[in-house]
Amino acid sequence: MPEPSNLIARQPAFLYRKTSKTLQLHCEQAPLAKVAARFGTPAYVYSAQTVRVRFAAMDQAFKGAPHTICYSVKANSNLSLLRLLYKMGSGFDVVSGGELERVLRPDDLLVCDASLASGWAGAYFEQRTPGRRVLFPRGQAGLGYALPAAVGAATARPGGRTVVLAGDGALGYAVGELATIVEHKLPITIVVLNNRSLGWIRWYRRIVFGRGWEDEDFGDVAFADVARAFGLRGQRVTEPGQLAAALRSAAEDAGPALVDVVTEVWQTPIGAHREAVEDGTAAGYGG
Ligand SMILES: Cc1ncc(C[n+]2csc(CCOP(=O)(O)OP(=O)(O)O)c2C)c(N)n1
Ligand SMILES: [Mg+2]
Repeated sequence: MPEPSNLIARQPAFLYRKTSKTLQLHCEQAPLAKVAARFGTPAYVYSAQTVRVRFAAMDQAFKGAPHTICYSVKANSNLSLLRLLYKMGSGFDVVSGGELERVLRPDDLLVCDASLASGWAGAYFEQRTPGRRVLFPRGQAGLGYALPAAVGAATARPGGRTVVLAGDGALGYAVGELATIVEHKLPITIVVLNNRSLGWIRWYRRIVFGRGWEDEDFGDVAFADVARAFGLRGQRVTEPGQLAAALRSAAEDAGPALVDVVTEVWQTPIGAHREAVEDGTAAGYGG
C-alpha cells in the first residue's frame, strides 16, 4: 500500500472533474449532481476512500504498539460509515452513553423502558459500583413500564434520584404519569429517545417482511413542551453537542425534568439489526 499521507495529499475526496463541457463536483468518481438526482436532497455524501486512507494512516502511526482505534460515534453516526470502519477493525466510542453515565450518581437508579432504550443501556451503560442500579422490563417487555416503575421506585426510595430512559412510543403509553410525578414532586429525570417511530417494529418488519407499514412512524411530538404543560422542566436536544449540558442541568435539578433527545431513526443497539443489514436480510432498510 502506498504511504497513506501521500494518498491524502494526492487524492482529494471532493474535486471538480470535466464531464462533457462542464466542470462538475465529484466525490471520488461519483458526480454529485447524479447523486442528488437519484437520492434527492439533502443527501449526505462521504468518501469511503478518504476514511480508509485516514484510518490506515492512524493505524500505521501506532504500529509496533498494541492498540485499538476507536471512532467517536458522536462525530457522525451514519450506519454505512460505521460499517466501513467496523470492517477495517475500528472500535467505537459511544460518547452519549458515557454522558448519561457521567451525570448519574452512585445511588441514582436507572429505569429503562422496553425496546431499544433497554438495548442502549444494556449495551453501553457501564455499572461501576455494586448494587441494583438498573431496572429493565425483562420477560414481557411491556412498553410504558418505565414511568410507573420510576414512580414506584422514587416513592420507595425517598431522597434518591431516578432516571428514566424511554423511547417516544413507550412514553406515549404512560404519559399521564407525568401528572403523578409532578403531583408528588418526585425527583425523576426522564430522557426520551425520540426517533419519531416504533423503532423496534420498523426493524422487525424490514427483516421479517422486507417492508414497512405507515403506522410505525409518528409525527414529531415536542415532548419538552408536553412535559412543561404537565409542570416538569422540559428541554429538547437536537444536536449531539447539546446533550451533555442538557443532561447535566436536568440531573442537577432537584425537581422532575424531561430531556427530549431527537435521534436518528435507524440507530439501533441491537447486533441482529446490524447483521441483517450486513447480510442483506433487512430489505427496505433506509439507513
Ligand atoms: C404494551 C406493549 N405494546 C406493544 C409492544 C410491542 N413493541 C415492542 S417494541 C415497540 C416499539 C417501541 O417504540 P419506542 O418506545 O418509540 O422505542 P424505539 O423502538 O423506537 O426505540 C413495540 C410497539 C410491547 N412490547 N408492549
Ligand atoms: Mg421510538
